[in-house]
Amino acid sequence: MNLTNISEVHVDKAWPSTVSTDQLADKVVSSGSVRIIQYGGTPSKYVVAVPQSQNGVAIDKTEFAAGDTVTITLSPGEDMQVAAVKVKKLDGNYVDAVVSPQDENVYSFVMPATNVTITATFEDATSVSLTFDDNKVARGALRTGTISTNALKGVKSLFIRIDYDSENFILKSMAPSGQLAYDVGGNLNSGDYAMAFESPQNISGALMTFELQAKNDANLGSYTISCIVEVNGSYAGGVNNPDSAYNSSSTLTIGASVGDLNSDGRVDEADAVYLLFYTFRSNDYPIPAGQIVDYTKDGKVDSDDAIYLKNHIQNPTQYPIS
Ligand SMILES: [Ca+2]
Ligand SMILES: [Ca+2]
Repeated sequence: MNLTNISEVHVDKAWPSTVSTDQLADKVVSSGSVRIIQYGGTPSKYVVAVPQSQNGVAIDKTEFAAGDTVTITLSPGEDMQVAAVKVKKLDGNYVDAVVSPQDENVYSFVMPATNVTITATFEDATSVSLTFDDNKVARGALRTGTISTNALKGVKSLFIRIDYDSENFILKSMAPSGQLAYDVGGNLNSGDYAMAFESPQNISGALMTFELQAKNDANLGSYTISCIVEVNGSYAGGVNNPDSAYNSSSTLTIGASVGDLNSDGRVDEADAVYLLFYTFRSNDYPIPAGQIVDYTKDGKVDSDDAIYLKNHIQNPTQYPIS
């Protein structure tokens, strides 16, 4: 047997003072970069080994008696989290390591009557994002927002709240992503949506889409739209206590798109048609606040202004509007 790759050797106190290489080879009972060697009798203590190649794993000491609690402290690094912790016995089976309720980076297990090796893997930290199809919106126009996650694990239920300035925006719709099979429903007045699943889900990608409309009389400016996503809620003793919660936000700027008379977020020929309708039936075709439609600046609004707007769309330099 080749012993040259042994990086650590742990010996029981029952060892004789001299051991030949052949005797050592017989006693190698684990494999990998860390070899654990046992010699004779039943050891009073057992070894917890962390391979040298393993970063971010620390244990309080290296030798434990069977039945001791072993504490593992993990250091995932910035924007990373623990993916899995494995405690492997010499026979190849695993011991369950349990995460601390207080600290997601602390695990513990009960030392078995055998040596063990610990390995941990890390992954990108779970996050939630809120994005819009466009961060600018004209008065009266809609924007579609999407709430997404890179990885939510073991989701039995979700609560999503969208926070927005209700003086200036109207929440028009909320819809769970098509990948979420079972939903309970939402409340457009509060911006709340809750869903539950018959079995725990691992979710990545879109959680929900929603539509936010800038009011026709909205104050121009930039607004922060935020969301909170709570996972696996529970209520006890007057306190809500989800397993985890994530926040995100995005900015939406309300601007008057000059010439966007039908408030669809675009300035095109439909607005020129809208203006022509307005000259016949102004009550049925209201002009959004902030829009100036006397483009010809002759003191009246008529078909000349609709034609001017049509010309502007085709040649904005020659037919400026403001
Ligand atoms: Ca328009
Ligand atoms: Ca005019």
